[in-house]
Amino acid sequence: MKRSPIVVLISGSGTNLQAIIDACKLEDYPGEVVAVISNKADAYGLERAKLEDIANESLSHKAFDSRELYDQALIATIDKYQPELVVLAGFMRILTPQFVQHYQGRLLNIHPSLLPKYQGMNTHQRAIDAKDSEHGVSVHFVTEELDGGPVILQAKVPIFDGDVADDLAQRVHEQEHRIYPLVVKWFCQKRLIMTNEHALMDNKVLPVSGYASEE
Ligand code: NHR
Ligand code: GAR
Repeated sequence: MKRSPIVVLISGSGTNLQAIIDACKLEDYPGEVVAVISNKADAYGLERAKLEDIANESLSHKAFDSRELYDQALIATIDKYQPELVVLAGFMRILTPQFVQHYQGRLLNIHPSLLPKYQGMNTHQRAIDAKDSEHGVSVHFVTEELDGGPVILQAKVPIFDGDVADDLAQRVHEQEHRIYPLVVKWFCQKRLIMTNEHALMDNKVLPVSGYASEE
C-alpha cells in the first residue's frame, strides 16, 4: 500500500502531531508524516519530529515583511516534500487566501470548539464564561474564512461546575487525539473530499456539524 505523504504545520507542543505520528506507525494506516514545519523555532513539536527521524524545519514569520511573503516561503518549504495533505496542528498563524487556494481541498485544521461556536482564540474560557454545558473540538477543511471551512468531525465534552480553562483544555485534548488521526485516515483513503464549500464523505454531503452528528 502506498502511504499518502503528509506535512504537519505546528507552533507549539505538538501533541496532535504525536497522535498522528503514532497512528502512522500502525501497519494499515494509509498516511505518513514526511515533514514537520513550525513558525516557532522553540516549538516542542520539532523535537518530537527529530525523535521520530522525520524531516523538520522552522520558518519564522518574523523574518518576513508581509503575510504574503511569509506564506510564499511557507509554500516553497512545504512543496519540497510534495504532500498530498497539509495538516494544521496547533499552527497559530492566519493563512493568506493565496496559501489556502494553493492547498485547496487538501488542508485540514483542528479547532478547539464546537464550530461555528467560538471561532478564533481562548475558546475554553469563552465556553466557561458563556455557562455552556458542553464544549468540544472540530476538524474542518481550511478555507479563506477563518475557522469557517466545512466541518468533518466533532467530538463533545461536558463542562462541569468549577471547571477552569485548563481542565477543559485537557478534556478536549483527549478527544483531539482520537479524532484527528481518524479524519486524516479518511482523507488518505480518499473517502473525504471538499467540493465548493462542502465536505463529502463516501460521496455524501456531511451535515454542518460533520459526520454522525445527531443535530
Ligand atoms: N487560515 C485560514 N485562512 N483559515 C483558517 O480556517 C485558519 C487559518 C490559519 C490557522 C487555525 C486557527 C484555529 O484553529 C487556523 C485556521 C490562529 C489564529 C490567529 O488569530 C486564528 C485562528 C487559528 C490560528 N493568529 C494570530 C495571527 O495574527 C497570531 C496569534 C499568535 O501568534 O498567538 O495570525 O483557531
Ligand atoms: C490544540 O488544542 C488545538 O486544537 C489548538 O491548539 C492546540 C495545539 O496543541 N489549536 C488552536 O487553538 C488553533 N488556533 P498541540 O500543539 O499539543 O497539538
